[in-house]
Amino acid sequence: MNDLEQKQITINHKLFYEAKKYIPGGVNSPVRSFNSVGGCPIFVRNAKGSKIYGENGAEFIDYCLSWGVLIFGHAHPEIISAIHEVLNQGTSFGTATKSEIELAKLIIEAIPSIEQVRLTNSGTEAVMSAVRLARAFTKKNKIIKFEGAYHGHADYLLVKGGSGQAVSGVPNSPGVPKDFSKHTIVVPYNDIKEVEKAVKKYHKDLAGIIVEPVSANCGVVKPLSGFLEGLREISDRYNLVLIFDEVITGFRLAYGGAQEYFNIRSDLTCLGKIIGGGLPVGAFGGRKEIMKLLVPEGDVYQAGTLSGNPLAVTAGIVTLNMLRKNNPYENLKNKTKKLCEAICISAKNYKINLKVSYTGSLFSFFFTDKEIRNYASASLQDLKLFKKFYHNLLKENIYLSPSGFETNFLSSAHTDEDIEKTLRAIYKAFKKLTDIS
Ligand code: KE4
Repeated sequence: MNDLEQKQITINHKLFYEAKKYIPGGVNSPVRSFNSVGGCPIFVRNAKGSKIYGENGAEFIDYCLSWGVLIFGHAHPEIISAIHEVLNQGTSFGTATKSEIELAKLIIEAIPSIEQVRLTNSGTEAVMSAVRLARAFTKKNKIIKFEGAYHGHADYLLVKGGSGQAVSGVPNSPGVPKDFSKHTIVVPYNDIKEVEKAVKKYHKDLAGIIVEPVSANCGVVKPLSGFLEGLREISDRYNLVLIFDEVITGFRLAYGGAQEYFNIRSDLTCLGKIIGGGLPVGAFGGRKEIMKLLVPEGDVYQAGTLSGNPLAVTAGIVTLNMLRKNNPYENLKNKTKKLCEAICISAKNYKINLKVSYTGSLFSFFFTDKEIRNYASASLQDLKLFKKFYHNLLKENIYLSPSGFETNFLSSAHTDEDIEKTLRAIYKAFKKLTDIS
């Protein structure tokens, strides 16, 4: 290990030790803690394009991109200068602003199933609000979610969740009373028969179904053909509210998100990440007849001090305008395909059981030879091998999302040189794995 690496480790350990004195687990969100991969998290000082820089300046090619937020990479000049411009006009007014209309219109134009939209500060708030609306609209209580799906940390959705919950191995979070989660019905993703059975059993008190159109919180698990169409058909047949949680897929898979990508419409859609351009924004929207139940028009309560914050909204507007103008999706898809196919070939050459699951510019690694179709199969992956692979790559200054139950992302800032460097690092990482085994 060279001095720089040694110094990087020392600084991170020192900061992590310090952080843990004041912040539970030393982090403000558990998935950053490296619990899943072991070792000490990287404390990032700054970032630019496809790179993040540690406290001592060590450079990493970043495929976590703030968990999928940064589709144009870090600190994109157009976004930064737009924020600078509005900064001097004030940071938050707690009033209506013109820019909120602009962002709402951009979202509605991009996703036809959204006729009205409301902004929040996070994806969790967006999902919480959408589920509350679905319950009020149908006057029913139960909600179907899928095992391994993560929809933020609202009490009744922390049931067999993915993301950090999958890592914790605690399927149902302590602190959530049974009474809160008794209306949450969990079924396996990609199993339309199980959905049909659950709907038949509970439909008398079933408000709707919430689904990540691509299940991206247990690694990337794609919908089997016909699965999403099946959810749409069952929802129509039983008058359920179909909620697409597009916090990850929204503006990621296509400008119109998963609904454009798979040509399926949901009744409500939850958004986050990309639509804030790197600042905190969530959103939920859908059919006007449902959205009009929200206060102040209706009486379904939902609110937020900083919802529609002018800085965050500005960053979101610039991001969506750039996406609409530049349409980076084909390029992102091809870059992701090139990277993932080369990794698969190399894994085969090294005789490593590896499934690289990818769609659009999402990709993840499952060290297994099993077909991945839901959380249960994703859980069969060899997490020990993932950990070794992860740290082998980190030593080559490649930063993946630090968990086998998360997704990696490409941005338009990732160059061919980045991809080549990443592939060389992966070949070295594979070699180290086979040298050990
Ligand atoms: P936030 O509340 O973290 O903005 O969004 C919650 C959420 C909702 N729905 C989906 C599909 C999501 O993926 C998320 C959050 N994603 C995680 C990573 N898988 C965010 C990272 C974190 O928790 O720190």
